Amino acid sequence: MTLFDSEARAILRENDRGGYTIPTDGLYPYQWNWDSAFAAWGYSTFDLPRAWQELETLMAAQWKDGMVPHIIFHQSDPGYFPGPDVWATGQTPPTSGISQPPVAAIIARLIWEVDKEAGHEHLKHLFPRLVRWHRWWHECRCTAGPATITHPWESGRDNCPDWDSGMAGVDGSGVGEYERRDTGHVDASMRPGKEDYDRYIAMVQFGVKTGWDQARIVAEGPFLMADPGITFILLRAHQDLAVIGRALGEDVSEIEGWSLALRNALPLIWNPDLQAYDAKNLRTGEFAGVLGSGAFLAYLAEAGNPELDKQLMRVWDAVTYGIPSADPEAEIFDPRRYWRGPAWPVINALIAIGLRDAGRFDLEWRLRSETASLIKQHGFYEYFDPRDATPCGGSNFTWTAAIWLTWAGDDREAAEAAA
Ligand code: 9WN
Repeated sequence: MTLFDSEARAILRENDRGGYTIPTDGLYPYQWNWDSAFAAWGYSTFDLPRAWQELETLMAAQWKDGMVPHIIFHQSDPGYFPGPDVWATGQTPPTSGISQPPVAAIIARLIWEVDKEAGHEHLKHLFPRLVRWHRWWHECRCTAGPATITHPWESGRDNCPDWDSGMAGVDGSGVGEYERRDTGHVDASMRPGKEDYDRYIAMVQFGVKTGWDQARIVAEGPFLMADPGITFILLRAHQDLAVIGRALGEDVSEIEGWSLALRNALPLIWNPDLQAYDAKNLRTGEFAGVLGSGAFLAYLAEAGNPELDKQLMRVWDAVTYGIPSADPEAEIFDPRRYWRGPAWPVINALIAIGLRDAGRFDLEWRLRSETASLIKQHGFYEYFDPRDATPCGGSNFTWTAAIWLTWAGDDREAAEAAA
């Protein structure tokens, strides 16, 4: 075990709040949906029972309609805005009113593969809950074909240029006074602007007004965009859930149906002008017209193609470290601002799973060594400037530690040399 491995483990332990793990102390003091799934993957390298517990705590917050919320506010913390009182969802424990990328089934499968016998009972417990969540995605968010989001925060890639066109249609002028907390923890130049926050809060206030009626939010809400990132994650997650179901002896035909419907919808998010998958504003019918890292999650769902390969190599070769979250050759590129340019180790890890599964080991190795280099130079930060490795956002970050333990820290060369 290397020093980095022990440090990564220590970060998970320090961010453990008893059954759930916060992303980082201060900036994000609650349980976040996809962060928690990545934490579980990290624990699976040294504490399997704790890995399963993390997924179980997450799924225990599932709503009656099947949605698994993006934040679970186990205990109140004034250091984060917007907190449970702003979301006002009436859930116990309090939660937000939107979801987040459904990586849990992908990660449940990975953890189960570490020890299938030990994982069997846990999977039996989780499977029906994951099926209900995936059904929620199919019925509440995939009505137009691809997966859609009702708030940029639902995408997990919150401040991406992908959402600019949808954000432009949101009126944030009447949200009233509020005090942001994020800029008290992190340099404001690395976070979204005030106008963005006004709009984020306006969308939350709309949800509250409908009593979090998801059908009304989709039909009448201020923001609705097709998200390539979630589409590919959900597609891969459907496939992995079907694998889990078959192993449990369950009938998986419904899951296979969702998977097929989603794959058939992929042409709807292919933008021929961009020569890439693209987000689409479903309120106007227009493509976002910008290349973001969500497009490259196609590799995770075996949906890559030669045109996308060209785009991948163009944006990747334009920087030094990992895959940038926005196109470095586009005007909107902002290399240190949250999701508008930085490289995110966690997104690199998801893309790498797809590259590895497709046997593209040279690309997977490059992505892994560049990601490892970011962490080795500066530690377990939330994101990094892809040109010069400047660390950005929160430090001692759970999902960065988790992907170090599960992927980035794998020293393939040493293993090959020792063999
Ligand atoms: C809002 C916790 C979360 C991640 C998201 C990331 C950021 C929250 C915020 O932090 O979002 O959900 O307040 O900025 O964008 O992907 O899950 O790490």
